[in-house]
Amino acid sequence: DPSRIALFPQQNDLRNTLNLSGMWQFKKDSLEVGEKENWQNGLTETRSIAVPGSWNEQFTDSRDYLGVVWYEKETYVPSSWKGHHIFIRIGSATYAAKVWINGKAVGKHEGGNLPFAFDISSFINWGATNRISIQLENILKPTRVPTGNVAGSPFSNFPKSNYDFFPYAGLHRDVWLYSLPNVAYIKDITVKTGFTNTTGHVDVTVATEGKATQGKVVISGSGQNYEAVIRFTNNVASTTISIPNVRLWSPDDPYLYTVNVTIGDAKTTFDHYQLETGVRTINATSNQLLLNGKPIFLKGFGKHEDFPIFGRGAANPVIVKDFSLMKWTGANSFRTSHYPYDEEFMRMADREGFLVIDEIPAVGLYFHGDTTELAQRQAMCKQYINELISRDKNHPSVIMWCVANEPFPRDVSVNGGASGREATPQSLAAFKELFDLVKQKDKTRLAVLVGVMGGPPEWVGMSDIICINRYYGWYTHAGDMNGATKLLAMEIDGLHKKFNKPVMITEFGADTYPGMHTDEPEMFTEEFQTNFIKAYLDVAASRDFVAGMHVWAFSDFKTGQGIIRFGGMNYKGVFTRDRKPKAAAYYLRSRWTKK
Ligand code: BDP
Repeated sequence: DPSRIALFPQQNDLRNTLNLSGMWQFKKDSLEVGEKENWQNGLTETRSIAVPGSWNEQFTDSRDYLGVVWYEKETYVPSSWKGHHIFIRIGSATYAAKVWINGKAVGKHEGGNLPFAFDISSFINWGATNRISIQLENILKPTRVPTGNVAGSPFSNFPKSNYDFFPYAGLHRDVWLYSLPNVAYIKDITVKTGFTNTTGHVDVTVATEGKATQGKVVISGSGQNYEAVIRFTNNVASTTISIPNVRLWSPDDPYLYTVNVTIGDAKTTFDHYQLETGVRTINATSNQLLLNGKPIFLKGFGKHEDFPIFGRGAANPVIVKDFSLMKWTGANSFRTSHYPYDEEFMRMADREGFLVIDEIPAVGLYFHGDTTELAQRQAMCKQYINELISRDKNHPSVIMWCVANEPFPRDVSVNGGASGREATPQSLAAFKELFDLVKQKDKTRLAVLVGVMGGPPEWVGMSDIICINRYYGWYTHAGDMNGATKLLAMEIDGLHKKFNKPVMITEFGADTYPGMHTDEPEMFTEEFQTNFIKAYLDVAASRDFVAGMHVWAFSDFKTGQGIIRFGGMNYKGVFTRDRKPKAAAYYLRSRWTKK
């Protein structure tokens, strides 16, 4: 039930939270005997592991291990929580998880990078410790999303992922226990915003569980409160609140209003939840992206959640540093390539005024014509869309949902294959289903698919903004920036003409070994990277239909092993993996901070 994850755990007078991040006990189960041997009743011969974090980075013997492991933690649940609904919420478990409380199975979940929660009220030992056991594995399979171990894959890296970033595994984000009030609680809140002239409109829909008959919504901001009473029919109630002289949310002024929702009956308040919202609209014309009705150009990066030792584990200091560096370059936007990011990252984007392309983990999808595998991947993509939109729908920073990064048709080799490959009817139908699902869940934002070099134009043509990743001058036309920019210009002119939609280059970049220099720009040097980025930005600047440019990548990141990834790294970052600027970062700063 994806609505279960819509509201982040919150502490107030009626709700409680307990963060279980810290040291857990860990054990590999490479023979897959754990469940039969009842490891859920208590692990023996364990070692300590930090949560959040990737197991691949924490030990000296597990870098490439992606098989079954067990995590265990004991915790006391306060007896004051008795009589409440108790949930466990796991922020991200990559890839497939099974959960037990005190030896009793409470649920399982597939797919990393998104939270899931289970009701564990009836499994708690009151007045005693409780054992939480999580079995987890990240075995790469062609039926999974992201995809791995594909026969005939154009990727030749190890581990055998269908993408270049390292397939980190583990409990990558916070694990929470939380309690919700007994009689009735707020299950979901959906906020949609708009404005007419100077008056803002905020639509708030509240869904409940239990016996609340009425409630109140209060929006506060600029020293004012705006209220509405709501009444529930079949556990749902909606209201629209007007805000005169509204202060709109934008990168220049990321102003947030608070929304307080209370529910109850005529006498008693049962539950309370508070969230933040920014009043803004997002639209596209045939050649521009409009924020609050005014053209906006997206300057920024494709990124990764990646840092030494943490791996893909959430790390707040890294989040703060990344926003500070993005601001320093003058960026106003990023894409959560190639999976949803930590919820703290999204809240930072709201506060710091970044425009986000929010992507599901659909990287490296392929269309080899195997219908059984395709159906399983398609089901996963739909699950991800449901979970992602449930989780992130209330963030003003999110302006687009991205349903796939660089899917590739049969026969196309990644980054450099012959162009003009056909989009099969089967692939078009599959993507249409994903776009339809996004639009059915959220009509207030744009939807895109990010296209690979050489991929079919019909695929990217389905997007509201044509999003393409291009590496002319790198994977093809190596070192020849004149040839590269001519082709780039020709291609984007053609795409705009064909689809009459704005175009955005969601990736372009060059591997750059920090400290390597030449007089005339040459591949792998800092001068080449700067020159490469400048050449692409110049092509974009001379066209009025380009809506944004995202450099690949924000920082260097860990990859699997392979001959095109020196030292197991992708060096296309404008910052190093430990966030030191290369020359290109200074170039972007000089260009993007110019008024
Ligand atoms: C694109 C992918 C991205 C890669 C990049 C590259 O979208 O994940 O890291 O190219 O090759 O194919 O650097």
